[in-house]
Amino acid sequence: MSADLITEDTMADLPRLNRTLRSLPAAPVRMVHLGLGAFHRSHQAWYTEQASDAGNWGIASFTGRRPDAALTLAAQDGLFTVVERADAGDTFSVVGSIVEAVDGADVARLAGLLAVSQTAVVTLTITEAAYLANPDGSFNSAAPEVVADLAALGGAGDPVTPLGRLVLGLAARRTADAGPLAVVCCDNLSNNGEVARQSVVGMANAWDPSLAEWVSANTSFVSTSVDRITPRTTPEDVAAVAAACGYADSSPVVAEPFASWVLSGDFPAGRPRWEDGGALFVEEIEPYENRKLWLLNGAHSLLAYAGQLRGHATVAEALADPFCRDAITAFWDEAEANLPAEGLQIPAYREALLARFSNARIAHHLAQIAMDGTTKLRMRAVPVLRAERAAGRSGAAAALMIASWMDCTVALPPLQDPLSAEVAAVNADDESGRVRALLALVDAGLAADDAVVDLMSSLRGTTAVA
Ligand code: CS2
Repeated sequence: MSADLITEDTMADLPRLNRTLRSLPAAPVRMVHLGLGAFHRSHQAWYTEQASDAGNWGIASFTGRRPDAALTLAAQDGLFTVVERADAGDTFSVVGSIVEAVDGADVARLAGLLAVSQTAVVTLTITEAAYLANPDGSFNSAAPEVVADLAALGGAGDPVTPLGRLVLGLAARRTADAGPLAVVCCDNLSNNGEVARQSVVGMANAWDPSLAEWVSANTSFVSTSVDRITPRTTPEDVAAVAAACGYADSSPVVAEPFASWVLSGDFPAGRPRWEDGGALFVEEIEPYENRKLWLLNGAHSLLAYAGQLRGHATVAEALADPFCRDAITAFWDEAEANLPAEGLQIPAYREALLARFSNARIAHHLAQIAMDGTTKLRMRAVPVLRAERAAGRSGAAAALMIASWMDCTVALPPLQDPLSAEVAAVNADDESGRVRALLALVDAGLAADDAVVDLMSSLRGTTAVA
């Protein structure tokens, strides 16, 4: 049936996707995930489905702030369709590795699962900002969310941050003497295993120092570089799945065909054979991490800010604009000069990125990428800008990413950001010192450097179409 013919009525006549329909048994829970969203489903859940031992590795996946995704997924026994969207067309496959979809507020279930030794792995996609890290990567124990969660952990209610909930679960594991496990950070942060370690141990320490000791001794924080472009699912995607597959799936996920997962660290209680789906286990992750964070995510942020200022809505649209494409090429040249030449195949990686970004069938919205700029720019622009300046060069292309963000904070409706109040205060009060004050929210060291502030000021306003 054509997707145009799918209406609410025809959808109601279709069988609902579930385990009985697909004769798919549920694997026992051995993994817990925090951050049940589209990317988790197209990436970690998809990789787990590809493992030859998938039958032993069920995932209990918890939502963040809202229960909605858990409710819709639970109604179809955790099953969902992955739509791999290539230029040439769509392919559809059902993923069954999520065996429990749980409201994140159900901390009793989280604690119950972490308290059994067969739970071996916790994966995290909680967003960069949720690690509540200071710019140097250390844990910000003074953040208001932390203070509120500490009161909750002390007996005033349930914690609400992912860190607070995880720490509560780890305390239950210690009490049950259920042994060591691995925490696998799947957020786009440099050195993400170490950031996760500092934040989880920091949160535990602020509550109960003896728990922090237990966590340090019993938790392996695995660093990973994750990659798969996964835009938000639209009603048209739901109709396309119904038309092509003949069942009703309220929660399909659309992703590009490409996927990559590089991991480094120990799994003391075991893990699925993710290598069967192409995951790579390495000793030294930093070069892979920097390649992905700078070349892919850096280009994304540059497109998100410069592209929106120039009136574009999606990555593919922005990339078709020669101004944006030149800006990306210049930024990639700066990034590449600071990556090891050996082993990373940068020219091929850049070529592949251009092809991935220009997949016009994936409507990847710039507004989605533009969120949380102060945190993202620290990983994506600042290291390249610093490295270029240390090498005696200007870093103008990396600086343009930050300058475009500054322009967006004035030209666009307020962007979601952990520092949105500070951004608004700067824009209201500080006309003359605006560039320095906004830069200080991204990186205090750079903001103290007059030459960088001058460079940034000279780039402001150069992106927008005249
Ligand atoms: C994007 C990433 O939203 C963003 O900030 O840059 O989510 C990006 O699509 C993924 O990292 C791709 O793997």
